[in-house]
Amino acid sequence: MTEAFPKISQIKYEGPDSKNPLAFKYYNPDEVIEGKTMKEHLKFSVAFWHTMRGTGADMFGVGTFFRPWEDGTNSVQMAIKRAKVMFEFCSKLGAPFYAFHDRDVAPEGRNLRQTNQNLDKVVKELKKLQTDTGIKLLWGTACLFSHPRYMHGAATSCNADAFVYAAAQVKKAIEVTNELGGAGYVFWGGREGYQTLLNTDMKRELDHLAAFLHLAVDYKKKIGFKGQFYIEPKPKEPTKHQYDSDAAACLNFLRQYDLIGHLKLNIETNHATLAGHTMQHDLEVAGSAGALGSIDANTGDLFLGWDTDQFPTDVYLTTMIMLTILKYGGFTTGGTNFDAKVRRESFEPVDLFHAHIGGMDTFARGLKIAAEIRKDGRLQKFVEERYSSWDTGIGAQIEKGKVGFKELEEYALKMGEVKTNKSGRQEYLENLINEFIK
Ligand code: XLS
Ligand code: NI
Ligand code: NI
Repeated sequence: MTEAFPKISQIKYEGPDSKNPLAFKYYNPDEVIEGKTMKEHLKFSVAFWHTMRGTGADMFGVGTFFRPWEDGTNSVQMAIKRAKVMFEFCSKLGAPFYAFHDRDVAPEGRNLRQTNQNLDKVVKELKKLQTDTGIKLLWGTACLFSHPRYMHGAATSCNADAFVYAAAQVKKAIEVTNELGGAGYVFWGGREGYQTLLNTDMKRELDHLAAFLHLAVDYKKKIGFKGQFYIEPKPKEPTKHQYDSDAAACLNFLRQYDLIGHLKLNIETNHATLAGHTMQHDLEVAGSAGALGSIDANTGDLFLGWDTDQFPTDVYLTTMIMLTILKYGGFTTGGTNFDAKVRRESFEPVDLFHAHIGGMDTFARGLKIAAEIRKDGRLQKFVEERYSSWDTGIGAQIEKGKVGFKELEEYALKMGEVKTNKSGRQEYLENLINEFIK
């Protein structure tokens, strides 16, 4: 096969002074930061759905993207060719991972059996491509939202047959993810939510969603899949209200249904902001619960109310993200998956490179700056100092659970008024961060 990107060679690190648009200015894969290489820290992944299947179509018009390798069919043959293009892209970019939905990589057939056969044919090719290039699967997932059979949702559908079909589909998707040595498997609640409560039995739908996930957990054990399961929160779109609305809602659901410990979270920036949170808020919620798994790296447009899935270019944002990720010990099974797409007007293949290079450089800068802030130590010291009243005396006794209301009342009566509070120094801290953003 001739190359899909013949004019583009391996993207290299050239340093911050380089003016070459097809080079990294900050992402230097072998550079060591806090004892690990950038490559190991960031674990970049390319999303098959956006990068290979995005067409640039929107609600007002058909696709605009020029993809010379596409033959206009949705055949298995085309799927195999496309897989090769994907691996050429990831290799030239130097992305060590990729992620996919079952239906991104292989077309549906006339029935489930044929669909599975199609998938098997493409997975065979993907396995070969992984071996040839060393590129690995960060996570796999199932598309349970595009086909009309899932109009009411999949695990939360009012139609039991849709639940059954989805279960069979997820069973197969977990199997192929396992076959490809995937480090994880994502459950994003495609249409698991509702448009109106007038026709919705919420309790029953949530029970079904939990039952579905328990079946998946059981099956994972049964086949010995060692990858990590994740839930990906999102508050709305396509439904008015998605059940997995944000990190806190997901954790509550997992706890309520005895699933905690079986699933971690895959946090996406644009989903957090749609939920009215910052990305670092949702990361912190996940991290403090020991459930920070992986991230879908993108950014939204805060003027628009939908999932615009843009490539991250804001160094302040990536600094905050990396501060939180480093704080919780970095990725283990997870990584930085670019769940992001080029704009409809950026229709040339080279735009895919510009987009990913920009995202990778922005994260590399965020990582470097976050590491410097941590090394400097003033920020961390400030926070520790702010809570120092809990380290000794009555604070420490409360934390250890040694005192009750009665003892606290006695203490308060003796103590008199609360000692003068110290300033939160938000503005000082904001200035401190800006010292490092160069
Ligand atoms: C959609 C989600 C989706 C998941 C994978 O908004 O981000 O792309 O990441 O199903
Ligand atoms: Ni996502
Ligand atoms: Ni999204």
